[in-house]
Amino acid sequence: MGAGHQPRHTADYDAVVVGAGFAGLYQLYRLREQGLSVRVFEAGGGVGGTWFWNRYPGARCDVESVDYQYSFSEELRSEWRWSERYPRQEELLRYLDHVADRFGLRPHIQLGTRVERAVFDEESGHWTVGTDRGDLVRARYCVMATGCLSVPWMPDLPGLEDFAGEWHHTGAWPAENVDFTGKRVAVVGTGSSGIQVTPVVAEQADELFVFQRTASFSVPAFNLPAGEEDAAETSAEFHRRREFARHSVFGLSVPVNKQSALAVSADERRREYEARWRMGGLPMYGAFADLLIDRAANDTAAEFLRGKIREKVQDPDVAERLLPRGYPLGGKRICVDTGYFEAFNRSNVHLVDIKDTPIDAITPRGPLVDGVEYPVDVIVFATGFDAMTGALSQIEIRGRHGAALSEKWAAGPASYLGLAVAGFPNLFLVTGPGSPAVFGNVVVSIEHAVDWISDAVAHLRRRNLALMEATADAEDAWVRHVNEVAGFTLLGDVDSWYTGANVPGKPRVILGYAGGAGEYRRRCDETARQGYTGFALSPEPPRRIPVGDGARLEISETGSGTPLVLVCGTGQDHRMWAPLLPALASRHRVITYNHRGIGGSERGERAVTTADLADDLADLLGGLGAAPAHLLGWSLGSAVAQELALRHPDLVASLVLCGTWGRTDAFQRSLFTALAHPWRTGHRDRALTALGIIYSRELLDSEAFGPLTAQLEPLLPSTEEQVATVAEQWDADLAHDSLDRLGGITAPALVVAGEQDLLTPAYQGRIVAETIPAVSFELFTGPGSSHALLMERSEEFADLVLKFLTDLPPT
Ligand code: N01
Repeated sequence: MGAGHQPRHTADYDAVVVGAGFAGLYQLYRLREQGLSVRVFEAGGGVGGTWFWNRYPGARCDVESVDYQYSFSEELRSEWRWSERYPRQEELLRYLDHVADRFGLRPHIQLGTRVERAVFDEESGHWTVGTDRGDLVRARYCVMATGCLSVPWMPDLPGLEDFAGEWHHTGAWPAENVDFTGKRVAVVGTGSSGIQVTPVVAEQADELFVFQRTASFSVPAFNLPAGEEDAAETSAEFHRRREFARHSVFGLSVPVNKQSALAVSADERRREYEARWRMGGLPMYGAFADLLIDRAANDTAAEFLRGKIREKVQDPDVAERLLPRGYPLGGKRICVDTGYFEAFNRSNVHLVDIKDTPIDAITPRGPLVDGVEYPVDVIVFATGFDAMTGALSQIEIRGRHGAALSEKWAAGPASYLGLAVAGFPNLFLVTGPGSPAVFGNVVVSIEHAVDWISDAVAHLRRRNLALMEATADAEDAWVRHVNEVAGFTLLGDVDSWYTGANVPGKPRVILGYAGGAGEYRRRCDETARQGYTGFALSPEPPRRIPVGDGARLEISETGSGTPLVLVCGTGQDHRMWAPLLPALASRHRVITYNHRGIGGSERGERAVTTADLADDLADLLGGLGAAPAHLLGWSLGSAVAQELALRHPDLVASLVLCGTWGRTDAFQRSLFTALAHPWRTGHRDRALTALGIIYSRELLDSEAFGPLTAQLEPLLPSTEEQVATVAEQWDADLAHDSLDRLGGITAPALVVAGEQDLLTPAYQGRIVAETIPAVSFELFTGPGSSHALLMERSEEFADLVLKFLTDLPPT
């Protein structure tokens, strides 16, 4: 926290969004549209993200304005007029300011506020976000819209602090005008930023020294004022371009040539390169299909661009030093310039090649290279960014068990689809590492990521799910896939910000997904369509309410509507209900009740009985204002539910009893007592009995079940003969007595019978059919235990329960 600020819990929101650039603004818009309360924190003094910070002279987008805008609002698109083919920084900033105003976003954005911490609280399932202004807010979802290129990278140059002139980084340019007139200026770095700033400074400065470590490939923008024709760009044309871009390799609206550069003649190759050159800018990527895959193909394009530099630069020595060599075209993002190479034809512009002799230090007068001092008044550092992970690593992000994202990512970032990270539930990354945004038009990628995240949030809310978390397996598979794909391309081996190689000490891994924007979109959308495969979706974590001296109750409440209380079995807890919760909570306020240690744990001097638990539950329901409630009990939970119905009939609206077989004293109510239960006979159409031998071998072998196993064992038939005997015993036992008392009961029953159960499915079906023929029942059978089976067929089971509850006659 910043000095002098005391952290305070200021508010709760549904979502916190970090960053108010293209990504953050759209994310805010989408979540607000869905009715969520949202707080956006933005470190800058205005909205705009990268276009707020990169105000250096000459800053301009390398994607055409028509494509570098939002597509979500037709009104916005049609009312905004771009003045040039490639938008300048000022125009983009005006556009984003307009978006913030037009859609009423500003009240939800807190400017000048840097997020310092985001910590996931496992108890509540919420994120707590702390800022340098002392805010401490809680939110269900935390969306990092922190940008791929938002943390400027500064080389560690000794002496800079004593430099007598002024210096600026292009990525954190001051709002006030920096005047170069009559000054001696150094530009350090010749990537996209250096290439844009150089020609503009060259026109103003007395002398300009360009310090080049690696020469760049650059294609001219051929920028033009937007003519009437462009202004009249039709809606149909815009949407055609955008739709094409969405499914393209680079997110651009220009097609990629499907041929190999090596499959055509030299003349044809040259014609294609010339045509792409005349298009200007990034379409050069798509001149041939294999430029980023095959080094020999790539060399043909690289040589073409080197030829263009030779043509433009008059001094052959300077031209030679400006030729990019030693890495493939596109291995670093192709630059888009306006008069960069031509600037070196001016007498006031000097190229300082520092490839073999780096800048040793900055003296008070200027850069010192190989013993030569270059006295300057201003130094412009165009040295790039700590890309993709920089902004996230500046925030202390902690997920489950307090684990830090920075530690998890110490050897390189791992994400699922560049959107989520295992161990960090409900944390979403807009165009995070592992996404393709940086290889094309980032706006197309941002819109896709924000739409995907917003749809995921809507899915969770619709189904009353609280948490969404990438699984470790899905994440591992995605990381492997990202690396495999990069291995097929020429991108993975280049020293650039694509691989983290520009920042000393940063793990060297490919940071973006090189499989193409279209393919990426297909994979993400498929995941969503299939119910978010690779993600664990879970309900609200329980609120824990300690009760008594040793017993402990846990409650999880989700949804709304008539309360439905789920009472689990011995040795189980609220987690057993996870598969059923989404459906049940769509229509009911669901409360799960965990009695721990029935027959085992002690309360005071005596053992806990079902009656104790029923009374506890009664108190609890009263306290929660949750009565009368429907009760669904599983195994011993059904005994508790029955007990509650007996002792506190007013609190119970209906009963669903699962797995109530059992004839030992420990199980105080058998199937038949359940069916014949006085409460039920009084309310015969208000009880659904789901029968089931839920005591699988696996469960019996578990520790929790230990003491009961011995009692149960003699009663458990394993051969046909034993089954027959038990069936007879049932007949001869209390079954008929109970059944006699049932009268013409017609409420449905559900038999859940797993093949691993101690009574076979066939037996269970038979006993129900033979002993209670009046009851219509459904038989769930399948491999595994009945418990596993029920969970597998949770949707059917939940539907059955919901139907039963819906069909209940009014009280
Ligand atoms: O950064 P860069 P950038 N001494 O990393 C050099 C986007 N962008 O800000 O290559 C001397 O590309 C470094 O040298 P080397 C776009 O996606 C878009 O220019 O490491 N030099 C390199 O020349 C782009 O790709 C636009 O040997 C040092 C330069 O600094 C991305 O941002 C405009 C050095 C850094 O180049 C990054 O571009 C601007 C040192 N110690 C940016 N350290 C548009 O057109 C680094 N360098 C939309």
